[in-house]
Amino acid sequence: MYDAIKKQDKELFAALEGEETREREGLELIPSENYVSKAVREAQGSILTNKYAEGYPGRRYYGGQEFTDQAEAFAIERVKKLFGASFANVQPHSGANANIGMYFALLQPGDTVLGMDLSHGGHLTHGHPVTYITKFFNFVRYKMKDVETGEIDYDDMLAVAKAHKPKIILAGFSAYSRELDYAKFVAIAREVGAYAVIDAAHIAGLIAGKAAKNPFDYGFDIMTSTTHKTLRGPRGGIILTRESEELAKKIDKAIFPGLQGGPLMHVIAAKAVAFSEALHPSFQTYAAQILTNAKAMEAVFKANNVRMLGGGTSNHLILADVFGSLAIPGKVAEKVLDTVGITLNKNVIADDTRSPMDPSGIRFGTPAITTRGFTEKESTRVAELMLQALQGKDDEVTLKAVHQEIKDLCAKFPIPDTFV
Ligand code: DSN
Repeated sequence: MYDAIKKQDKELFAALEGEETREREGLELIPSENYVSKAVREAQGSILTNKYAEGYPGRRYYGGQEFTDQAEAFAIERVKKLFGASFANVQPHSGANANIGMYFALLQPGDTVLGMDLSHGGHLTHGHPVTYITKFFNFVRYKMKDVETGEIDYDDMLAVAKAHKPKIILAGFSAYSRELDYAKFVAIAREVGAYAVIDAAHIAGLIAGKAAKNPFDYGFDIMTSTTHKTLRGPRGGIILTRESEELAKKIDKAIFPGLQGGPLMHVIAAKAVAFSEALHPSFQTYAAQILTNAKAMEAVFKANNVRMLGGGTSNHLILADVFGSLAIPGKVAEKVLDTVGITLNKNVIADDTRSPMDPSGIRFGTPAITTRGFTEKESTRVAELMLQALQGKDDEVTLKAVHQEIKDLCAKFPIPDTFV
């Protein structure tokens, strides 16, 4: 691996080797991360990185597009089939770009978006004041009605929608562990004349693997997503349109030339590979196991009286209030677990009494360990080891024993190269 880099760039080679070891010997519990196949990595490291291909298949600005057109067409056709979409744009460089492109396609400056409150699980690109999109558009919020069950306050959502007349009702999240009532989102959007859009970045793999409901079946107009989380593809974004060609055309224009220049053709090729993997029946087994594993971890936290936001999980992730339950701030928990080979992230929880940089919670999930082949048995053990490490955070012997068991588990479940 990395033969050419090894010869010509020793510093970078050492960093890549270090990351290989880190991923091999540690457990990845960040719920937005995953391990891609060797085929995805080959496509992403392919010759297509050499080519400029502004435009879309069959309508490019430069010549020499015979093979780029093929690669992009494969990605488009496969992702449409995967999600039941009529149109797909596979060029967004990231999930953030997918969302920004979607806003510029659907909105005029000053228009309003109704999205999930950021401290209740929404994402930065759903209108955090630090992002530049808030200079163009107005963002209003819905929240959970009950943080112990995770139920969204749909009555308040309707009231806010009626009061602010948003052009987009935005579903989706990066730190929320329950299913959304898609029919209610669409009904509210229709009532106020808004588009129903879902940012499915976190759960796209669950939808593709038929382990979660497909928002398009409930009438959502548009779905944005990343391709690298549960979907297990290369780092990047997509925008799917359920049926309106007019909307799809606006989205294409907004992404190129509106927001981006030349598409990353090597990444688009890697997306095509990942989509074909997700179309394989084995991906459905994978998606179902992600949920089973998350439930196994939930059971351990529940049995140990650790408070989980939303009362637990119905998807791939868990938000645990480690400060409220164990008197350990999220930042400290993240660090302790890091020392025993478990990577996850500190996370703000709803109505957090602490600051965003030093919050009460941790967020973790099962997409990557499930790719590794973990079943509920190993997931249960990982949750137990997490609690052992946290409760014994000042005891070197405990931490050492936990770290050794994590290393042994990793050795027993090497990261696979192929999934189909
Ligand atoms: N950073 C991603 C996540 O971890 O959820 C969202 O962009």
